[in-house]
Amino acid sequence: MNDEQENTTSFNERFNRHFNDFDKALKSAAEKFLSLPDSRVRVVSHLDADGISSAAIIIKALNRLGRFYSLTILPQLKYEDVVRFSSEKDKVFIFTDLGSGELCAFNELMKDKQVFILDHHQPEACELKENITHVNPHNFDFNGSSEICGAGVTYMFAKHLDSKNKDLSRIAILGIIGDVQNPKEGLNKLILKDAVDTGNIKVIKGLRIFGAQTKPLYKALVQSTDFNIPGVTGNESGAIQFLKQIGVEPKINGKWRRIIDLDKDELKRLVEGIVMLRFGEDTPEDIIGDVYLFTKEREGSPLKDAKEFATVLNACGRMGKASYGIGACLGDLRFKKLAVSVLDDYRKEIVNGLKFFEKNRNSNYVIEENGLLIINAQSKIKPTVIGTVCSIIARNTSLKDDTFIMGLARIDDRYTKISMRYKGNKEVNLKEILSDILGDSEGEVGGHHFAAGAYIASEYEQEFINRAKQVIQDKLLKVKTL
Ligand SMILES: [Mn+2]
Repeated sequence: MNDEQENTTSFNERFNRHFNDFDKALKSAAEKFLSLPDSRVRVVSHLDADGISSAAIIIKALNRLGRFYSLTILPQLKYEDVVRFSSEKDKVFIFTDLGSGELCAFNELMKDKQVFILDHHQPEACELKENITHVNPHNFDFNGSSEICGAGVTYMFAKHLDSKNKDLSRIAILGIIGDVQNPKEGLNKLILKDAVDTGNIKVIKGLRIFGAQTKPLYKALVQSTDFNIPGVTGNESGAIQFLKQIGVEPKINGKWRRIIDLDKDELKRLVEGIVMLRFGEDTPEDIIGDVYLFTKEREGSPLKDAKEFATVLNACGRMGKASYGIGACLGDLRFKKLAVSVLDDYRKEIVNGLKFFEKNRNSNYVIEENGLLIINAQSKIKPTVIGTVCSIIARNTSLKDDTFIMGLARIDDRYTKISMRYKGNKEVNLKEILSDILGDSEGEVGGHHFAAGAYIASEYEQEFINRAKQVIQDKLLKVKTL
């Protein structure tokens, strides 16, 4: 509690000191954009849920201005992408949810373009020329990893383009949830307020179990990996038995019931039952909390709960169908259906990835050594799915504790995506370890302590694997002597 209070105080202090400047920077960026001649706008955004929400917000805002645009969605902005953009004929670019890591490249290469960067990632230090407009919360002492997301920055910019865009705050909520931020923390609060004020979002107290709107109740409980429920998580018969014990029928008239199908009393018994089972956990009541609902979506739709909607967007991005996700954000009925159907394809893709791993455990595709598991999937697993596959393997209980998991998947004929996860309970910083492995080679690393990723030229795959073995063995030795 104390920590939280301290954080809140310091946020309020920082808010009083810097918010005006941050908002002014957004406002003058918007004014600058509006003063430019009316040419086609090139929008470039990131492929995750936050990036797709950002793109949806800016596209709607451009539509309202009657401006033409073209859209590009990238898994990551690389130096060579900037090289490519610099030689294209478009004069005005808006980068959302990415760009802050390549500021020097913009400076150097985009000399005859007007570039707007609306991002929340840690910015590269660089003195910017006049034609590069960069707005980033980090430059105003706000925390871009917890207090505002890419869609949040984009939304605040859009609101300065036209106050009508206030209704787009609902889309920014998807970016916040997608980037695993708290809508009640930091600058996110302002966006949540707009989303509630415009009547688009409703916040309720509920079970924070994924799939309340769509999954059979027992299944949602079995799959509750975010909140462990002893005897129920990962245990189908345990889940059904638990429901019978608390007097909640898992099935009525041959139809599996969802959380939203329960009446008030049943829901109360369910919550109490879960909290009881979680009694040994550090914070048993954490499973109850804020749930963010889209008021205009129908009950039971995968787009009703912001967490499920964000998952749909994420799937769209990773399956190369970002435009479906953008259409769904903008409320287009046809795209909503298409976007939801992509989620099934995405799940199949993950299952196929896991099957590939299991089938090839004794082949050249999978290297298993003391404390290290490398899946060199080549083109057998999509680069946008390899990270999720590694995460699931890391949660798999049959794997020994203290294991580093790495996945390699080809992006095209030149680049390979690397994902890294860890199973165990030691303090590790995967981003740092991955940087160690890459050394001074050309690769670029992103991520954080528990999940890291990188891109390397495919010709260095073998060299990378060799170095990974070496670095991880050193690491394991160190971990053991701690
Ligand atoms: Mn983001």
